[in-house]
Amino acid sequence: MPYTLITIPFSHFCEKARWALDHHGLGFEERAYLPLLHLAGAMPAGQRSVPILKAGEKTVGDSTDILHFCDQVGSGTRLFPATPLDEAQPDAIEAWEEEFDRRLGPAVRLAIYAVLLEHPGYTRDFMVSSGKGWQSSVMRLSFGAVRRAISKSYGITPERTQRARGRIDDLFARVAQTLADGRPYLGGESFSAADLTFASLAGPLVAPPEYGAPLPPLESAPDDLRRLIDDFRNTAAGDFVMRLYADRHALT
Ligand SMILES: N[C@@H](CCC(=O)N[C@@H](CS)C(=O)NCC(=O)O)C(=O)O
Repeated sequence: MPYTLITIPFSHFCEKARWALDHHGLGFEERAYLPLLHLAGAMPAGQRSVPILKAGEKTVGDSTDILHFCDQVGSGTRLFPATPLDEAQPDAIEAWEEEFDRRLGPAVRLAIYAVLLEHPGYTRDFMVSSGKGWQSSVMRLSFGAVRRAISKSYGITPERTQRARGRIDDLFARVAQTLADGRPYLGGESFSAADLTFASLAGPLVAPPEYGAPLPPLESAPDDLRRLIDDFRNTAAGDFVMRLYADRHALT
């Protein structure tokens, strides 16, 4: 395989990179790490966060840069169209993508972890089952420390969680309002980086069955996690995420 993608498998920013590679028909090997253990994969590439794409000598270390890279070398339709989809708003795709990255991604991560970390047994089992070999054993033994580190590094507090929920509600409402004129995609008639980024970064909150890595299992989920996901599934923007995922393979 010419490409290697270093990931935390369930991470939504990694999902975004995975989807872009699939969209462009670029075969890749995924090297997946559990949270914190991902530093073993990221630091040799001079980074602390994932996704990281290795393409021969080249390292691309940010999901947006990975989308642009895939647009340059891949065979799918461009995620950032060369000519604007909408003459009236030439930068609309870039603006949506940037806003989802900056505001939606971190807010979704905080909202999900805030619930997961309240259920250490369930979350430990999920993380252990998401890791391979030595990583599962290390996670089983050190989950308590990982849980504290996640809480501290993402600054999970009740106030910040509430603010994150407000921000997600606001973005979901704006997406729904944009689609209310009947357009199939955020930019109009064609699938773009805006749709891919929204669907990936909202993915863990809507939990589509086609998500590219196992998410916390809903069958055994604690009530508050189930409720959180039901709340977002029951929105117009949640429906949109489900539709994009159902069409994911047709769109690639
Ligand atoms: N802006 C980056 C954000 C990536 C990001 O936040 N990755 C998270 C996983 S969702 C991560 O690696 N967190 C671990 C850390 O920062 O130490 C991108 O778009 O790639």
